[in-house]
Formats: sequence, structure tokens, C-alpha cells
Amino acid sequence: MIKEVQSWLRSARSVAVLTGAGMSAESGVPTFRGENGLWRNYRPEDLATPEAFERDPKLVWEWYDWRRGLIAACQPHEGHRALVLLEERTLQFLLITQNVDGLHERAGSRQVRRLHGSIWILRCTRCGDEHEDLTARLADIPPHCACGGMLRPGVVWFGETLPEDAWRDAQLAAQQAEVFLVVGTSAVVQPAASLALIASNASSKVVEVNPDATPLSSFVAASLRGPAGQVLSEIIS
Ligand code: BJW
Ligand code: ZN
Repeated sequence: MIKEVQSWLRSARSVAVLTGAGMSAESGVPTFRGENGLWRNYRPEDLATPEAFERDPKLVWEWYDWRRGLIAACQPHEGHRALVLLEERTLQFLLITQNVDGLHERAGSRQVRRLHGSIWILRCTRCGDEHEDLTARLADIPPHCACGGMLRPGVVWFGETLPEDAWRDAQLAAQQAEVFLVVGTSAVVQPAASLALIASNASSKVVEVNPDATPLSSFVAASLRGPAGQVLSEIIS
């Protein structure tokens, strides 16, 4: 199957990629679900919802600050670099990511759409101003804006809508892609997971890269069971 996928990717004029937390696992960033996932120790409704932030902003910020410190110490891996190579050699390419860690951008990917925002962006809950802050650990928790309002992480929590532009571009890319790669996502969070169905319905060859089966595995054109770093390096060469 590796050889076949290699040749699909070589001949495709249009490729789109959807990545999830498993993409960053080999860099040392914990995934959400599964054995060592973040949700093993924390309930999503306690930390990743607007209600949780309203209830206890300090607790939510402590979790995000801890994750910012952890991610700052991580480096992109060979799989991130393989996707940069794929972008460089493909006529029409879009990398759609659910990840908030910024590792794709650090590896050199340029056409990136972030469906769930960025952990490095801080947004004011009062004036709406937002800025990037790459400090590994913030000095004040919770941080405040110059206007006096409280800042929040620039990520998309459960119940919030996705950034409109990114979501529109992602849907379009899924419809147009000849090959649609789905890497390291459990495919349970909507609407991100629906992109694979959009691609499949548009006759794209959907290829899944994941050590485990997911709800997508039964209908994809190829299911490559293995870690993202190794499999992506093999299929993009
Ligand atoms: C490896 C690996 C290795 C391990 N290599 N792989 C329909 C039905 C029911 C509910 C809903 C519905 N539609 C919407 C909802 C509600 C909700 C939702 O989906 N709930 C379900 C969970 C039930 N969705 C929302 O609320 C979303 N908003 C919304 O729908 O607004 C309306 C709207 C509709 C249409 C258009 C636009 C808007 C918002 C969802 C926001 C998700 N936010 C989070 C937190 C982000 C901030 C943060 O980081 O803290 O996003 S939750 C968390 O899950 C995070 C992730 O991006 C997301 C997805 O997780 P992911 O990436 O798949 O990670 P894991 O851990 O689940 O899986 C890792 C995978 O990697 C596993 O499969 C491993 O096997 C694999 N793996 N090692 C390759 N080395
Ligand atoms: Zn402000």
C-alpha cells in the first residue's frame, strides 16, 4: 500500500492534509484521548469550554500555561518536514490542522489553516484585541490586556464556532483534493472530522495515517497503521 500511496501523491495536482494531536505525539506533545492523553487527567468540560473559563479562569490558564511550557520545549519531527516537502512539490496544497501547537509552521509549512486556533495567541475578552505571545511561561495568570480586560487563549473550545476563513478554505480544499491525507486524529471532534467525508464524497482518495483504527478507517482508500513520522517519511519520498 505504501508504494501505491506514494504514487498517488506523486501524480496528484491537488493534495490536502488534515492533522490532529497524533501528528505532534512524536515531538513529545501529549494527545487528548487515549492511553496517555490529556483527558485522562482532566475533564474537557472543566478546561476546554467557555463556561469553564468563566467559572475558573485561573485553573484554565494554569493548564494552558503548563501546555505552552511543554510545547515550547518540543521540536518538529521528520513527519512535519515530510509535509513541507509535499507542499513544495504539489501544485495545489493545503495543510489543515486541528493542532494549536504551531509545530507545522515551525517546520516550514506555509499553506496552513488552523481550525482550532493557536495556543500562542492571546485574545482580550473585553476589546477583542489579539496578539501572539511566545513566552513559554506567562508572568501573570490570568494575563490581562492593556485595556484592563482579561486575556484568553486564542483556541477554539467546545461549543465555539471555528474561524470562518479557515473553515471555508478547509472545506474547499477537501472538495478539490485528489488525495486527502488524515494524520493522527481520532476523528471524533466535529466539524473537523467531517472534512474526510467531504473529500471522500468528492471522490478524493482518502488516506489515513494512524497507529490505531478510527471511525474513518472503514471507508478510507488506504489505512496506513503506524506513527506519523515514519509513515509520512515513507510515503513522501
Ligand atoms: C498517532 C500517533 C502517532 C497517537 N502518529 N497518530 C456533532 C455531533 C456531536 C457533537 C457535535 C457535533 N458537531 C459539533 C459537536 C460539538 C463538538 C464535538 O465535536 N463534540 C464531540 C467530541 C462529541 N464540537 C464543537 O463544539 C466544535 N464547534 C462546533 O461544532 O461549532 C459549530 C460549527 C459547526 C459547523 C461549522 C463550524 C462550526 C468545536 C470543537 C473544538 C475542539 N477543541 C479542542 C481543544 C482545542 C484547544 C486546546 O488544544 O486546548 O481541540 S478539543 C481537542 O480535540 C482539540 C483537538 O484539536 C480535538 C481533536 O482531537 P485529535 O486531534 O483528534 O486528538 P485525539 O487525542 O483525540 O486523537 C489522537 C489520535 O492520534 C489518536 O487516533 C491516536 O491513535 C493517534 N496517534 N500517536 C500518528 N505517533
Ligand atoms: Zn483589551
